[in-house]
Amino acid sequence: MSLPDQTLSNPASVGTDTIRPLARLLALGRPIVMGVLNVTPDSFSDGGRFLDPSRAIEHARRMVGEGADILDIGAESTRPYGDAVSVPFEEEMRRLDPVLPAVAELGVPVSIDTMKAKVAAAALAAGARIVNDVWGLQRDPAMAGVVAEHAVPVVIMHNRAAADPAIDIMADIKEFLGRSLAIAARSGIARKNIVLDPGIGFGKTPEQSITAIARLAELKAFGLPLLIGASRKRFIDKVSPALPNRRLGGSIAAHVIAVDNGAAIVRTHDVAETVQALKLAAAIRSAR
Ligand code: HH2
Repeated sequence: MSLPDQTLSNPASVGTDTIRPLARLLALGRPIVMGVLNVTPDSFSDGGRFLDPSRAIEHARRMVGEGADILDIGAESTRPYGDAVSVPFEEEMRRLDPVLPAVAELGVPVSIDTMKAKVAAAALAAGARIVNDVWGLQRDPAMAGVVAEHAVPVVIMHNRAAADPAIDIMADIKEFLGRSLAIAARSGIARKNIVLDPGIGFGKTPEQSITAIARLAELKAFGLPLLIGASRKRFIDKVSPALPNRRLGGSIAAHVIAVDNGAAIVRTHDVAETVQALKLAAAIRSAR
């Protein structure tokens, strides 16, 4: 894990097996649940809770038991509200090193939530099988190459440096994702390995986050699976004031509606409750 460049130059680490986890999950014909594992001191809703490696691994195991299909591990807060501390590569790796290999053994694919190509490469070498880039391949110029070389699935998320209430957010999301897809194509990333995400709460006003969920179906035009991460986010507080750890009801409402609007994957801190809500929604839908 400490030698990411070795992986990049080692074609033996690139197997077709790495491509399968996403396709297999999507073929299940039900919404896929991605459980969040933040090994950070400052994540907006659970910062500091899982910095201790044994607690992080225990939490990961619990999420798998509760029905998580994917575990998304992040070692740098992506908090979109302008106050997240930027973390150097070495520190991100210091947080991931004692946790990722063990989490990768839990029987579900692990995605690495990072904006840094070097961290993505090192995490793939340590057992991660999916890359989750909250800047949609547009921040680190080496990111698309790492994803292409390892032939792994990638989540391409919309983001903006700052929210602008004056813009048409759906047009902005489509333009951004279009640019990301062009980068992906140029870099040799297979389309079947791409998941798109409108980036709830990232560079958006609360109203724009709600619009992105309400109009999610428009993104189906890209013909790619869609992911929504609404869990505990601030837009919920704007509608129904509550601290991050008291936003479960809002998170579930947002995720159920997102699935109705075409989301294939939901990213959540609260796996058991989300799995239950999605199962109920499916049972009710099928009884219509
Ligand atoms: N949201 C967060 C982080 N990563 N990745 C994707 N694809 N989509 C999201 O909506 C998304 C994401 C923010 O949530 P969290 O990880 O809990 O917070 P922090 O970034 O502060 O660690």
